[in-house]
Amino acid sequence: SAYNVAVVGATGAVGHKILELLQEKDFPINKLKLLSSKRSAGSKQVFNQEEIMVEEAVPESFEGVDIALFSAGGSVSKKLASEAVKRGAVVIDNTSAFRMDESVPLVVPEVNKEDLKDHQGIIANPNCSTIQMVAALEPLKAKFGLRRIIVSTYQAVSGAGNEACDELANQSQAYLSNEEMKATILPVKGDENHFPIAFNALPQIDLFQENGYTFEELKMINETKKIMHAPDLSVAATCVRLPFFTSHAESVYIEVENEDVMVKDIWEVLQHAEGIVLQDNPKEQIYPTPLAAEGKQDVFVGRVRKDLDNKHGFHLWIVSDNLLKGAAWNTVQIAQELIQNNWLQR
Ligand code: 11C
Repeated sequence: SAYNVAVVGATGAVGHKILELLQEKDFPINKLKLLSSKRSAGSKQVFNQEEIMVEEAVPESFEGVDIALFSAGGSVSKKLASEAVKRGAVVIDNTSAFRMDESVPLVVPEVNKEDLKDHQGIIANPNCSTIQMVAALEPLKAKFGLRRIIVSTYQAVSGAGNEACDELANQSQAYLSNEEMKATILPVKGDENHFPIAFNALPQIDLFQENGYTFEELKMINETKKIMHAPDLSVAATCVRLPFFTSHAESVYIEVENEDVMVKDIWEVLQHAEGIVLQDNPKEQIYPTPLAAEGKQDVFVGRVRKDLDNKHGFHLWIVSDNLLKGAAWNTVQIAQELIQNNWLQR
């Protein structure tokens, strides 16, 4: 059978990727609705060679919709997700609006797809930097046990949307022409000060919270524990924005429970893990990079090393396209799982 699908935020960076994937994967669509905020409504998008008008998302838009994929920002989700559910749709939400709600499954299919069974209409797609990390670490946790994660991220500007990408491009041109760089968006639109991202590194992604961590860092910490069903796992994160457009990279230190684990054991597990590509050969300079990961659905892992002091410790380098596995692809995968397992109905 085929489904009536709505894409909310169809004109945004993630919305575009969702539309590309729905086409590429031949998703069983009966009718496709493209929705957006009032500001972006009225434009047209091409889907399967057909032009579709983007309409303003209002509660009535969801009449007859089976699956609604939201990526238009937290406030739109908070306002409209429950309206969609009320009208019978299952919502897969890409924002942070519902991720930590106990009644909302937070899902990376390779890690915890079974959690989808318990959905009550809304399913949350995790934060991009969280998704790629847990996808790579879950198989290691399953095999060796996992007690600690310390992660530092190197995140692409597309995580902050299309406007942030324009800002990086404009600042780069200005810098190379000896002109002043204008910063109005990064590190985060909603904060008071803005700094250039071009030729720079910004140790702030999203707003600072009371405890000195940024919201992005807390998302990585809290979402990881929820997805992995590991409330006692020790997780620390430092999130940094760097001047490239696509793919997040992460330097990850882990401590496994077992003592006698070797690098080759980690390789062995990752080589057979779903959605993971091991690229690790220092002798031939083989390791993942953001540019090489762009446009790919997999999570790439390299630079696996045993810690020189801690028998439980390992260092890894994890890279993935933040708009694909980090957002659009994980969302479409969730939709596919719901259909394949007959989990759409509540
Ligand atoms: C970034 N990780 O790179 C953010 C973007 O909670 O879905 C994703 C925000 C989210 O800026």
